[in-house]
Amino acid sequence: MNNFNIEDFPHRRMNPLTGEWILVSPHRSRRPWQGQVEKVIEEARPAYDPECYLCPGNERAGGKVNPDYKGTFVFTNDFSALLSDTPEGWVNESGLFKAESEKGICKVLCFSENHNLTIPEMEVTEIRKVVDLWCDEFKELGSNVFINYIQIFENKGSIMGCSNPHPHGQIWSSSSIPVEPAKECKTQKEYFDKHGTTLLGDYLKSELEKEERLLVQNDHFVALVPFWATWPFETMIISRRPVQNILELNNEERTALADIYQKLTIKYDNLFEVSFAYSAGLHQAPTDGNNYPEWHLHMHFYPPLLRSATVKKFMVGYEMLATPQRDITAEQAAKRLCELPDIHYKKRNS
Ligand code: H2U
Ligand code: ZN
Repeated sequence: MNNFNIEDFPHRRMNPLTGEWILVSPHRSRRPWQGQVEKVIEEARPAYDPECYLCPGNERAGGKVNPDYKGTFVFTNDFSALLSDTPEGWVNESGLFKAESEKGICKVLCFSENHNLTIPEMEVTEIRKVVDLWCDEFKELGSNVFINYIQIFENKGSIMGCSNPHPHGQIWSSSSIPVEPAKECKTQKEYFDKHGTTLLGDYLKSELEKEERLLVQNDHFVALVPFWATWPFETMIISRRPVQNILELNNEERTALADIYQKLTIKYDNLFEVSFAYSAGLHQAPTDGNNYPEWHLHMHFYPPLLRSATVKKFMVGYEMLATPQRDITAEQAAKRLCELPDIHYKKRNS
């Protein structure tokens, strides 16, 4: 079965969740790096910023005023990409000009009233409130007959296009199942039909035995670098118990999700001692009323940084035109993240 040394030679790895391949070139990560590894001085932010559209009591675009909230706060996105009152309809000319109307609801979720915090700097009790808000929103949005998929996500850092450092995330919910979750619907179903177990349950079991790509764990969740990671420090959080969505998590599991979200993002911040940018989000079963026993709740983290606080990986050229490629292997990335302290660099006495 194993007759090839994946530590030393170029190879392709398959992502079983998407069915897609990536190219890994481990020999290239040994080439000398000429660039500088500069430290970035991060300016301390105030706990309240009068200019911030997410801070309590401040005015947002369009004149709405945020309440004087403490903890979490949710509102409908003032520039929603999807609207709930879009009329039904479609276009189809010769199968080459196809379009369909799309309905949805978009929300913005403030994680804390404190402008100056981020997930890795928040207490687990505070992050638990974010998890509870995800659950409440998932339940409410999912109860709409026209909402069939709910994407909960967080864009962190301006290099990920995040418009505001105030700790926040978003939810975009839609009638159709978006491209990435749709791939996972297909692959997980095929696997479940064949094996009678979830794809990620079996994958996690093997990863726990191999111990090559594990990062942090608690009683209910495991964070690891997936074998098929594309971004240099891409990771996943997988629930130990196969659940279709966050509403199936019990009280203890909700806290455990908050705990591992914090622990993983502390590792990230400690990597280059900078507030580490990423796009992260939960993948869950569709909310179209069907049962999806094959679906296994997980969270993806896609960070762009590669070598320092400023050197990011570009997905260009070959990646755009052919296949995503990486030099540093998933195992090397896991080792580096694993070796980092569990205490946030800002909280350590230097
Ligand atoms: P980021 O998470 O990528 O920063 O996006 C923030 C969202 O906040 C963005 O989708 C919304 C934008 O439409 N927004 C408001 O809803 N109200 C505002 O006053 C400004 C930004
Ligand atoms: Zn703010």
